[in-house]
Amino acid sequence: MWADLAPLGRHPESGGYRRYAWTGADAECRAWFRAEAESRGLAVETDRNGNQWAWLGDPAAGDAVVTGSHLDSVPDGGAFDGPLGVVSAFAALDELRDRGAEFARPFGIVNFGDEEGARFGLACVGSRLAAGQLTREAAYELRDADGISLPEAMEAAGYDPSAIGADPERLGRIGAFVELHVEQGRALDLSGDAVGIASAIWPHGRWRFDFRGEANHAGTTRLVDRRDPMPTYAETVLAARREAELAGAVATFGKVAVEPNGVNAIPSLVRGWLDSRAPDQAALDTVVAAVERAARERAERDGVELAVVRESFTPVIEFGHALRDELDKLLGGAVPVLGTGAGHDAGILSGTVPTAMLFVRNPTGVSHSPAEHAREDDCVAGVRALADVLEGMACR
Ligand code: HGY
Ligand code: MN
Ligand code: MN
Repeated sequence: MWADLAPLGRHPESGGYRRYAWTGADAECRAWFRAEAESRGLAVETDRNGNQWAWLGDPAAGDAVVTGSHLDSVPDGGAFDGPLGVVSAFAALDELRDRGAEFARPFGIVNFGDEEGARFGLACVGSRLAAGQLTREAAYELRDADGISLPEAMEAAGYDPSAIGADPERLGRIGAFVELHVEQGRALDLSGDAVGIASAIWPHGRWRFDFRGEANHAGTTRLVDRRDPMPTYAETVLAARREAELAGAVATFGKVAVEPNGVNAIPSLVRGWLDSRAPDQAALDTVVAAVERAARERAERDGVELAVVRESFTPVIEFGHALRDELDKLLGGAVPVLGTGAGHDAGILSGTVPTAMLFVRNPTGVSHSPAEHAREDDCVAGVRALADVLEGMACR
């Protein structure tokens, strides 16, 4: 399975993945998902929001146990973030069948669409739509870098976007959702465990900073006459690092767009995207407010206009203790419970459906990079743990 999925959407030079929502690479991954599901006798459907579901038994009976994750990636992402959860779901089903386990509840495997938000800028679009956390109207406003809207992209990929929106009936059929994911950090490496259970997800968000100056000639414009937004942006990036350190948080400007982006032209506009996350909401608010304040002060000095727009936000997620403790018990009580700064569909759904997460050791902690890796023996331990959990929750 892993070998069949690996080449899809992988960039030949960088070795990273470019599996963006509603692109050709996304379509290839969806075809792979359908083939793996149908080869196991699962009934596959795509819901109104573009999430793929593979069912064993009739979900309408309710109280289904569902596992899975996402197949889309960040630009030049790694092979494991998302796909490990989907491949492990199919492998866990195979393991349960090898064990002769019989399902007493409907069982589903899900591939949530557009978890990374790499194309339209909002994280977890598929699960947010289903959970009613993203309205149809707001989703119709989403545009990619070429100005293509989300519904236009869905239509171009052959999907009908007219019915996107909350899907309470579908989510109401799920009794529990367990997402397995490669750890995006080193806690398991440091503790010496192959598998962990999630406790919480830090509050986190994405803010777009628009620094608008005045285009001019790089060679003939006196420094005093410039309204150059680039130094304003640079000062803001340094402020973000400083404020994050002070608050015990993290802050990253990982994406920047410059207009007109000419070597010998003072920019008219610099757009920078801030990703900030913190252990609690107060710390996150402090960091973002301080970064915005620093940006405004410098913009004032530089004669630059600043607009700040929050493009994505996820409040702190505390996974439900009942399901978390059930996983802990099913795994023999010997598995560490750990928090994370990474967002997940399980986090988005946790307000609607009982959800839990399993993490698989990532020896370097590196993620959102082609260097992301997990050892095969740890991945197998993850599949076994997922099978143990599913067997305990869903089988006779
Ligand atoms: O950004 C995140 O936390 C996740 O990978 N979407
Ligand atoms: Mn990710
Ligand atoms: Mn992920």
